[in-house]
Amino acid sequence: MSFSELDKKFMQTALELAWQGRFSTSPNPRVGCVITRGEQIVGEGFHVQAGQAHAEIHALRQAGQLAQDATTYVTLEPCSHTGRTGPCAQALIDAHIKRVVVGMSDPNPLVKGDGLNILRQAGIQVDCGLYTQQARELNPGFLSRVERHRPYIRLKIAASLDSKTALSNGESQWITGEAARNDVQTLRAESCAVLTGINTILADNPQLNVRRFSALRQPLRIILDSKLRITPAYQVIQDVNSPTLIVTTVSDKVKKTVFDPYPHVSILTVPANQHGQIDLQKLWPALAQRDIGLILVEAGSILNSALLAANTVDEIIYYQAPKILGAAARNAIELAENPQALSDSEWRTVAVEVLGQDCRWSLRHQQST
Ligand code: AOF
Ligand code: ZN
Repeated sequence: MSFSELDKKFMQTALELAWQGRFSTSPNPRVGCVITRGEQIVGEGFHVQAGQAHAEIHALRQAGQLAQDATTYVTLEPCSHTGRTGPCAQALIDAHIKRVVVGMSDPNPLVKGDGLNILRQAGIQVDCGLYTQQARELNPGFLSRVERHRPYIRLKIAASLDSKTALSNGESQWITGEAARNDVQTLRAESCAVLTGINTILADNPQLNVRRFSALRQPLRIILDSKLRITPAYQVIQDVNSPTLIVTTVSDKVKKTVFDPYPHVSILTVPANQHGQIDLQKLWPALAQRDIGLILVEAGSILNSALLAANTVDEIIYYQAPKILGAAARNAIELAENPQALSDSEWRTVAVEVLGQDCRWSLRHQQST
């Protein structure tokens, strides 16, 4: 299938529209839609929040009668199911759309090609596959949970020039500057969940929420706490404005009753591995089943290293500050020597950016989608 320059331009607009849902659609995908007649856009829309209208519906409402015989550009296959909202494929048919150009088919088992088939059966010309890679890039979390049955793991590290994340006394707050810290807030805001380990909770008592700009939703806070050491005194329990999920291997129900007065806190019990730690291979599918797609990990070197060793990190966002903390300070990552890495790195650079005095380096794992 070859696409015209006009097709490309309108799909580009649909991709940009989809990105406007960057902070709010989770756990649903970001989707953008444009309806055109000739060279004119007559309707635009993007998905804002789960439970609310899909992108196509917003665009159809704006187009009104002008949707008749028009072309629709949509970044994801129109849905064919009745979920929280009605099937968009039928809405496009009812509006007498003539042609539908689609970025990528929807891997959601409830849709999976049915949307395209319904449209074709109604006599609509359907051209799927324009800017598929860009359409996929919109939704790493959604695609990972649906296609791989596990979340997409993005690891954030804020370190010094010598790759230290804290002084030996644990002090870590001021390694990177204001711009990098603001950027972390946007990373949190676009994630389904922010994940950390119990050691970080006990040492820093973080809030793990979005607070530097107003967000339509707060990400879920996930605390890996194999021995259930957390108590209600910590901020992730006291602050009722974001949900918290404690993951533990402890099955003792009585011990968990201290969290009963906190309805925003839930507990997930996962089997232990042979070292008595949370079995990550069991955890990921359990999280995907709870519709958790994009996870931002903000943790210390033990958890960072465990995740890297288990080959489960898809992306690293590495903020590096021009400071040298010295040998006694804490490392960002501590793994056994790997001579293989000299000739064959598992990581490739996606982008490098300067944020104030710091550097933001984003890397993708070779196995990542
Ligand atoms: C969206 N936004 O613009 C499109 C989606 O629970 P529902 O009814 O909102 O359905 C969500 C599913 O619908 C989603 O997982 C995806 O497969 C499909 N398309 N979803 O949230 C949209 N077009
Ligand atoms: Zn839909």
